Amino acid sequence: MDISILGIPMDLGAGRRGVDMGASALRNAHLASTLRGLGHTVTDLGDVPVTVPETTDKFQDQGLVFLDEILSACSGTYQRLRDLDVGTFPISLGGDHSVSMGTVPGAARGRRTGVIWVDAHADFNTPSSSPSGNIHGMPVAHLVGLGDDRLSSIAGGWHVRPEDIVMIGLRSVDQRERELVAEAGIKTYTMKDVDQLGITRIAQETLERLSHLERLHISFDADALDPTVCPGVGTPVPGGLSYREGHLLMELFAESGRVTSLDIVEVNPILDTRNKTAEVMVGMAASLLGQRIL
Ligand code: 4U7
Ligand code: MN
Ligand code: MN
Ligand code: MN
Repeated sequence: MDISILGIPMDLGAGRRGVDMGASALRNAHLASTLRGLGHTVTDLGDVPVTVPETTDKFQDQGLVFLDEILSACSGTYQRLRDLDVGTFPISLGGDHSVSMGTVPGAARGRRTGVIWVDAHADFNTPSSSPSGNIHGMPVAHLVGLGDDRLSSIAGGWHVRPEDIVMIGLRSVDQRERELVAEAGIKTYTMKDVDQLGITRIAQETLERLSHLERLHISFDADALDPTVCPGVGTPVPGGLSYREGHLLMELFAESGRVTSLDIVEVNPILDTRNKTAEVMVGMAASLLGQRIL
């Protein structure tokens, strides 16, 4: 497979600093050479330009959301991916999860695409429901066309349909956000569902539910995994996916042969231990892209 890696070194959408270094940490954890070792052709496209927060006067203001700067980085991301050959498999490296407002439509390249959101959080806040004002808690709402008009039109009129989304790993969803997810009719698997049903059944149901789609995008927030597995994340929530549950999920999606693009986001090297979180996430990408045990 032809794989293209794109970095979006942005932490403007998060409440804590540091995920802007995630792309670099993932490269340092040998992402490209690992995938080449699996037989893929890998091109690193470098990074999308992102505003350095210290260069803006907004930097001191708590609660300001860097809307213009995030719009510009997401538009740049979208344009960069949109122009890739449709057979190329893009891997986007965050950055905070607001980058997905650019990566998802970019990777879709105009086609209807299913989105598998692997995350402790639903990221379905709108500017009016958000308790924090942080845009990394809002990308899915904007991908389906809700919320702020500018953030929901990064790809013009292209949107993800709520029925084409499955969320896996949820364990921290805000009160109003929960209502919005239910109203939109998005399929969710909380950690309670993971405990009760098991990952195998969840992967099967997800693929079945999205069986009408030719393109599937996985947006993998490192905080979906348990903080003991991935300590280097900005918003850790206990009780997450185990190391094996994460790998099994990726192995089952790999077996389907249907996934066409991937995001790896929210890796925070400042809060990490010896780049462990980036190494774990490179392992997840390897499992998704065909690494086999036997
Ligand atoms: B992440 C939160 F309030 N829901 O909106 C919010 F709890 O991309 C967290 O999944 C969002 O890491 C987490 O700020 C965003 C909060
Ligand atoms: Mn997220
Ligand atoms: Mn999250
Ligand atoms: Mn986070």
